[in-house]
Amino acid sequence: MPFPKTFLWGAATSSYQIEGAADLRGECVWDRFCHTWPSKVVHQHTGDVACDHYHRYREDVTLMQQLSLQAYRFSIAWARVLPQGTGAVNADGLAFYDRLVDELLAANIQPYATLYHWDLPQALQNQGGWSNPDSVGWFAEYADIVARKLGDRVKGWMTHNEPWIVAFVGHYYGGHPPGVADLTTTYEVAHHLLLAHGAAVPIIRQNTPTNTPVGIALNLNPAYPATPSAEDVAAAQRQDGFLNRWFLDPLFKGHYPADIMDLVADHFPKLDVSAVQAAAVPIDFLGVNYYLRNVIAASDDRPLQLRHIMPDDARKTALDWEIYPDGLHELLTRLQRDYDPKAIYITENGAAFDDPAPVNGVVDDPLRIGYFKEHFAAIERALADGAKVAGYFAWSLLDNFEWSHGYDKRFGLIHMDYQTLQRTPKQSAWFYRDLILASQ
Ligand code: IFM
Repeated sequence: MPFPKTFLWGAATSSYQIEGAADLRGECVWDRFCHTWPSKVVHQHTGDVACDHYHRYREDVTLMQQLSLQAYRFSIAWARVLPQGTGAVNADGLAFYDRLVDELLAANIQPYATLYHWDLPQALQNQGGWSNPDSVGWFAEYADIVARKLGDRVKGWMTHNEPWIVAFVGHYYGGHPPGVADLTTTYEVAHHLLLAHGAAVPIIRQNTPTNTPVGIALNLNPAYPATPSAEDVAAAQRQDGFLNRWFLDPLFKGHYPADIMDLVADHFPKLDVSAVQAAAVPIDFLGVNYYLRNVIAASDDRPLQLRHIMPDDARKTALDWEIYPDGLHELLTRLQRDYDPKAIYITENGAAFDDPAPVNGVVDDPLRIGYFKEHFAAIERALADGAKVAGYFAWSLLDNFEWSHGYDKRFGLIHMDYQTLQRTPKQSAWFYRDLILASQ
């Protein structure tokens, strides 16, 4: 089954990973993390300059046009709009996104905006960040300001990107800011992220034309048992609840998964869990960020009693993530069956490989082309099996700041020379362009 003509083809980025111009906005948690905790980021890299997209966005939109992209998913830096997180607006910061949106529209590229892709204003982190119940109101204020300004032109909205990563990597594993390792705080943070989503959706709707799609982007990994044993099957169920259902169930069913609540009961914060019903506000699409599957075996490790297994025959990316396109088919059909979203956008999918430097303007990245082909085939099969997939955003438009991996890991369709900031589309970018043109 070919992709429908209405299928939207795009690419995605995020503010901290590409914008640079850190001196022209308020401090965010990633600035503080990179500068004060350099051991957490390889080579002590920071997002101070990144791809300097803030100054070079026109060139980047021209590149998008050359690649025939139909849509571009970007995120807004909260601290560029509100340097202190609330209160006084930085008009210049908001004007940057205004110009970007107009530039995209002039190039016939649909702007899709994410409000929060991990760069919380440090001023808010100083007040407890997402663990503070006031964060729900802070986010609502920010959403209102952005939606009022851009709501007439942005074609699709996402509240959060990967709230699981914000909660768990930032507050349980400690690998992202604020670098906390406490499961109780983690569940508080997850709760407030969900409530903030619920508060922001109606605010976005008030400020956008009817039928403007509003959703959220989740990182979802299908969980497979390492063996058919009942113990491993149950452990895979637990991993699914820990990662996927912790956000999916509140968003679509208005409650937390009971099996995981029981499992983490000793760590669960004292909060009114019924309040999470507010997260089940109707959305127009579910954004799916898919990179890998989890293969899981039972173990004695508390509280989850599971461990991750890497299959012996796994093919891997430069991040040692397993390449497993069937997992995307499995995930999409399962989401449609269990949660019945009105539509699904693949809001991120892609791979880091050790690409060669450009030679005479050519960057040969056959592994990425192969990766895309296999994942597109998986989406086609999911469409044929009834999953309502409406669009795909490749991660990422540009090589960029890959969080704790700094600039070492390259996901881009476009190669970045970080010394000269020269952009060179890789062969995968031209492959993607040809696919988009053929699908029209
Ligand atoms: O670069 C990240 C992005 O910010 C969020 N999703 C996963 C990508 C690759 O790690």
